[in-house]
Amino acid sequence: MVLKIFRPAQADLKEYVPFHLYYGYIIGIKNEIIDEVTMVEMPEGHSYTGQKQVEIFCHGGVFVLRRITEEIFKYGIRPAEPGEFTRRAFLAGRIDLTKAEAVADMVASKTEYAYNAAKKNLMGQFSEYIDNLRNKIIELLVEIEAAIDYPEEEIETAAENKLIEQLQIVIDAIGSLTDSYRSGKMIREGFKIAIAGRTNAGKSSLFNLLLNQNRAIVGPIPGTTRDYLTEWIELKGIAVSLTDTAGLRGMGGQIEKAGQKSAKEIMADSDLTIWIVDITRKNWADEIKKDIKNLGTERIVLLYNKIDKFKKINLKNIWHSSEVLRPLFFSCITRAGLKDLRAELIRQIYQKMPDLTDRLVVTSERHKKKLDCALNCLRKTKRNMQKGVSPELIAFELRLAVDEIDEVTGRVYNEQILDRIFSRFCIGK
Ligand SMILES: Nc1nc2c(ncn2[C@@H]2O[C@H](COP(=O)(O)OP(=O)(O)OP(=O)(O)O)[C@@H](O)[C@H]2O)c(=O)[nH]1
Ligand SMILES: [Mg+2]
Repeated sequence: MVLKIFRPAQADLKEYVPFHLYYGYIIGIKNEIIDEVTMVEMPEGHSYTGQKQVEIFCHGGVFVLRRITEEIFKYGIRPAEPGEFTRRAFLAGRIDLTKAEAVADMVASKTEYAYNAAKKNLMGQFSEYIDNLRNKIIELLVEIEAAIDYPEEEIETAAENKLIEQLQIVIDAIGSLTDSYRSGKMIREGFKIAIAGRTNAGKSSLFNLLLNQNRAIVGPIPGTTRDYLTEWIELKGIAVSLTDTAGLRGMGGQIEKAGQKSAKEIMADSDLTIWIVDITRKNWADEIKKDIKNLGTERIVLLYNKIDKFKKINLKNIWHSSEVLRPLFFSCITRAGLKDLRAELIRQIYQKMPDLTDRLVVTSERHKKKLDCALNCLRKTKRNMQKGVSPELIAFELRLAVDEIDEVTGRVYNEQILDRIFSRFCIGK
């Protein structure tokens, strides 16, 4: 087909050599030149999809692209579905399912952190690890099936204990993988930070400052923010969703009350809250004591705002007024304390985020569900082994665990699973 629409610039060219880049033209059905392009052919078994493939590099304009595709479609060719290239690569056995999913994660990654997690999966570290665990289960299965085949040779207690020990190693390994999902979720969804505090404390001012743009309305009247606002920022390679909430305990009307309710919900749903206090208020020290009691000290960064209104000497007294949490002194006007705040946020984020350098992290809900099921089967197997249940039943449970694991890597799959996975791909991948 490519010969019909591609005319090489070298007129006496006899045949195309795979992986050679040819310079030439895309030719329309009336023999007219549509664009000047380069083209490369990849033979079967040596392309992304594993099938024979041709790639054309044309000029990037929207109209040019449309003209070329129009011409190609005249030969009965259709555009690829989202993820179809990767789906074909999977079906041809070139990559397993975790790698295919990593392609989508790689494309979707917005930060270095997400990119690194996807890269690990793409490079096969995840599937290698899973395969390794699978082999360990198969080894157990072989021993247990031997006991089924030769019932006269009973497994001795010592050997049985060894089997249970091996099983426990696999259980621990899968357990720590599924435990990593919560942190994996942080990688996907980003780290959530809420900015909360009493009305007029400077929440929206801080929000704008961290965002580096005037996104939220700032005003001297308490209750300026009536509804929450969320934006994304990046802090040292990590995607952070930042939410400006309506001030708590204001004297406003219904709308503000509705906003107040959600401020608490947002805080509960966040990984961290910046609690901002206006220290120019008369009763702020009493208020903060009460507020902290309600909030708890977990997951809170305490910010004493508006220090520009004070002379330095006063700060010392202020320092001692909060014994529970060490506050950061801040000013949205002079930006004093901004560097310290960023450093503190990064410190807390890294404390809560998993270290990816030497750990595998489950980032996909699908993987987590399958691994959970496998874990259940394995735990049941262990209990059954301890109870001395028949080897047939033990083998049955172990095989179920293997099936679940095989669905992670895609040794076992069905069309529905593939549809769901590849529908989130973009076109052309
Ligand atoms: N002097 C001084 N004023 C500030 C500082 N931060 C904020 N303000 C002022 O305090 C007032 C309230 O600021 P906002 O950022 O709207 O406060 P908020 O907490 O979002 O208020 P609500 O949305 O009404 O709950 C505005 O007039 C700001 O200009 C600061 O560090 N120093
Ligand atoms: Mg506000």
